[in-house]
Amino acid sequence: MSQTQINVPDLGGMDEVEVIEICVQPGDTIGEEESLVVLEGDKASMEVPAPMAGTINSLLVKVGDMVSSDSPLAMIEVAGGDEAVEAPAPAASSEPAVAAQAAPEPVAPAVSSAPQTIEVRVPDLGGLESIEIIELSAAVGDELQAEASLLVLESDKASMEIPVEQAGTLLSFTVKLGDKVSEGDVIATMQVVAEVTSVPSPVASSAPAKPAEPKGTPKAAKPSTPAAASTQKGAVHTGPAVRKLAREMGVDLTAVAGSGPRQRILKEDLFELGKQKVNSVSQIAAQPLAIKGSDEDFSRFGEISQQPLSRIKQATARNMVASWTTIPQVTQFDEADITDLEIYRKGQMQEQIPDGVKVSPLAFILKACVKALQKFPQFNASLGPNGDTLILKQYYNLSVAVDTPDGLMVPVIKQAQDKGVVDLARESAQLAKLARDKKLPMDAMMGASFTISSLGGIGGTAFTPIVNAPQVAILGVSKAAYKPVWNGSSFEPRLMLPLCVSYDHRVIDGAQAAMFTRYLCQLLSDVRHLLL
Ligand code: CAO
Repeated sequence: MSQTQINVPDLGGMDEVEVIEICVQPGDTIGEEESLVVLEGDKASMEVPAPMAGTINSLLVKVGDMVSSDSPLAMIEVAGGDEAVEAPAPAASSEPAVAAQAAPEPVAPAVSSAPQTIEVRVPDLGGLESIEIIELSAAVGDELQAEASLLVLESDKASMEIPVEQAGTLLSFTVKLGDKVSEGDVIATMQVVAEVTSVPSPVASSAPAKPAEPKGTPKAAKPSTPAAASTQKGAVHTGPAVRKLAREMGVDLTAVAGSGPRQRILKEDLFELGKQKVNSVSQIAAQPLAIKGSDEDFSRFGEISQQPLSRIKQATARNMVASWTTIPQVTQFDEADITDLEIYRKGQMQEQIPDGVKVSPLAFILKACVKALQKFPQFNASLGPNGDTLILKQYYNLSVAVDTPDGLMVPVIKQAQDKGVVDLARESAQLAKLARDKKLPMDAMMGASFTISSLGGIGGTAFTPIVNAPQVAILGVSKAAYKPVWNGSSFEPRLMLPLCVSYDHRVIDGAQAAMFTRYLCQLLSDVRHLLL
């Protein structure tokens, strides 16, 4: 075993960059090319991979440190490395005959400091093929930031933006409006700025030996650095672009299982999550149906006709089957007295509503849900992967089921806790319009933590909505109607709004569900609760 110091590679002209993520911790055994740290400068972020396999001895940086080319990053113990590196300088140790190893010359990754032309390809479209380009969002010559939108694709049921992964200059489009593209197709070329691409194998160095730890030092006695604290198990292991995407999608990264090396979360993991979790996303239409229809010949009994199910309906069917068959669910019913709320909404409130915004009872219901979810956090949660933890979400992303000619779409109002009743009304109407116009971007349907399905504009007295996995509860709203309500001495006509809360009984008990629904009713019965 030998100990080697790993340094920051040549940064290709960048002076100082920030350590924004540490991907390993002391004691980790890592493979060659596995990420050690992520550095971020003004123009780019880059991962620094390990130049060799070994065991991390100690970290010499922490998150937030500024480093430059050749700054020390970590000490690594390399198996069988005695031959590969120079004889060690004596370590500052009282132990006799310690076989401490000198660090080799810092191993610099091959960095392309000169501008480089790359092809931009269509990412994974979740199985969809031959999707039409409906918009070119950038022009040749544009300087694009990483994640900037390059073009927009639209299938017959959904539209999605295709962003660029790296910052750079757009050199050309290799496609035009109206072209149809599939995963892997080249759509543009770009000139990008320097990026770390590979690390050469470590070489023995004749550079002056640096002091190293004595071999055999117990792990606990090894020098610890503050960085060790920033890499505890459970910390999210991913890069900045993925973090940004997760923020935009409203995805809680702590709940995502990474499929990259050392469970690193990749963009693909987020897209996969989106595909799995979003109701009625047509991106999963290529998967086989999870339901089987009947093979009976109904024409024996009379005339029949057939019509294809839209992709949205097929996707909804799959999601419904998955939710219905995996979640033991129960529905709690209650009624909110919204007499006063409706008097306020139709009267006094009208003066305060900006032109063009229509405030239906739904906006108040959204507001009430945020408050109820804050009081009952287990309703704004998901079961962890093994079913032994509950992931409580600190954001309130409310999805609203929208009935469209092609089927059910479920756009998400993100961070609803920061929005007032009028904002909620405006946004839900905008999202419903986008859904009906087939203009909803993919990320507008992702990241929901709770769902509302309102049939109040249509009618009915109650229904049992299906929990939208991996959420654990959903609110169904039926049509408010005047009913005689006993006030202690007589019956009074009161406008009663039927509420139905379906919940995952693995997570939520019946008593909690009754309390949650009752609380919602209380909030809606006094409009002051919702305007504060
Ligand atoms: N009780 C009584 N009246 C109600 C009401 C309720 N619970 N909810 C809405 N209304 C009224 C509205 O005030 C509006 O009245 P006016 O036209 O007189 O102003 C009318 O009903 C129509 O409302 P709306 O449906 O246009 O607007 P909304 O904000 O209530 O709902 C949306 C928006 C997108 C939820 C709705 O249009 C929709 O698509 N609902 C269907 C959802 C669905 O399909 N769910 C089933 C999923 S499970 O299969």
